[in-house]
Amino acid sequence: MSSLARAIQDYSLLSDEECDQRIQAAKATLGDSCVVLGHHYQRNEVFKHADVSGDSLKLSNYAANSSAKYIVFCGVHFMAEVSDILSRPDQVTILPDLAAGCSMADMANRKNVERSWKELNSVINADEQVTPVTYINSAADLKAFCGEHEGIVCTSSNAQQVLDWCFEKREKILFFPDEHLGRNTGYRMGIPLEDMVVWDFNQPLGGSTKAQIQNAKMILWKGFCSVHQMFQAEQIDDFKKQHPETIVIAHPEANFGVCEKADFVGSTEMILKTVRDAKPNTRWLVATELNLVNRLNEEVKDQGKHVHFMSPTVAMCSTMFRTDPQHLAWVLENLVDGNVVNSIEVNQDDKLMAKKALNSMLSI
Ligand code: CIZ
Ligand code: SF4
Repeated sequence: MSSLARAIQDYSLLSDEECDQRIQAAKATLGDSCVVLGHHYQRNEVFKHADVSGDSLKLSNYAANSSAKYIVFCGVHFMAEVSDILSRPDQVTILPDLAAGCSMADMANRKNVERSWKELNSVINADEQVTPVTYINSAADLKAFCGEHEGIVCTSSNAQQVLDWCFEKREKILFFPDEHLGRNTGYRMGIPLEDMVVWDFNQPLGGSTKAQIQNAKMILWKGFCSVHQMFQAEQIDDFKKQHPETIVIAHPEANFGVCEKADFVGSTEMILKTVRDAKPNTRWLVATELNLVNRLNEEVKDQGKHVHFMSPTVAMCSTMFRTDPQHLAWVLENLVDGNVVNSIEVNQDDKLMAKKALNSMLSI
């Protein structure tokens, strides 16, 4: 029965333990009508309530194939948008805290990308020569931009296959918003660094010369993840002085120097699988978000595996951290009352075109 929605203010003073009980009770009442998704970077107090955990794409696909009407996405805004785009029209995606954004996703927006596209068209024939590729960490209207320009979305798991698909169609790629994922992936595919230019949208022609743009195979948007930029190649050297046997694994959002020194480079799903499948008594230095690394260490320590966080300073994702048990209890108890709060709805035009770009990726 729908009533006046409960206010978040009434939850802010609840202890985590009180929230735990109320979350469990609400989930029991909601049953199969609701699924709680937990991204790998969520903090433990929230992660433990997730029905399923994973990277953004795995979670969205899971939700879309579930019978649940309500998808409560404990992650960040772009993930909830992808969930809304890929789910059925009768499903509703909820983001417990609307302020949970992604600083990297915010580094590119539709206005800047359209302006850059126009500028590229003044030097080359972008419409015929360039495929726009957006990392899944981006707003829905940028995914729509890619859909409108025969472009595509990629994740950190499939970036290489996506770039292969692009180069079969056109000779150049505009990659946004993460410079590092673009460079690390391109380089591993054999594209020399001198064939990649960085596009700084604050500068005329992105800060490159006409000749550099004409010769480039990849144009890399100057964006980065504030968490993964904390990792530095010297941290690997320092750690290995103490523990030379260490195996290094990095997320491709980390910079080129870190990825060059790493033994493995891959997405969160790949990092988890590699360490889980590794031999006992191995030591790992990991360049990705702290919550994932700490949980992985707890999980495998009984096998004699040691999992260390690469940076000597804490590097948590502050926007992932915004989702707390208080917000989760708030959205779930509202659902029990029949009230939907914090639903994420991508507008129909963007949805259609973003879905086109997502489907191109999913069909690879
Ligand atoms: O797609 C995701 O979930 C992100 C942001 C990272 C990854 O590598 O899984
Ligand atoms: Fe965005 Fe980086 Fe946080 Fe991932 S870890 S959500 S890329 S800010």
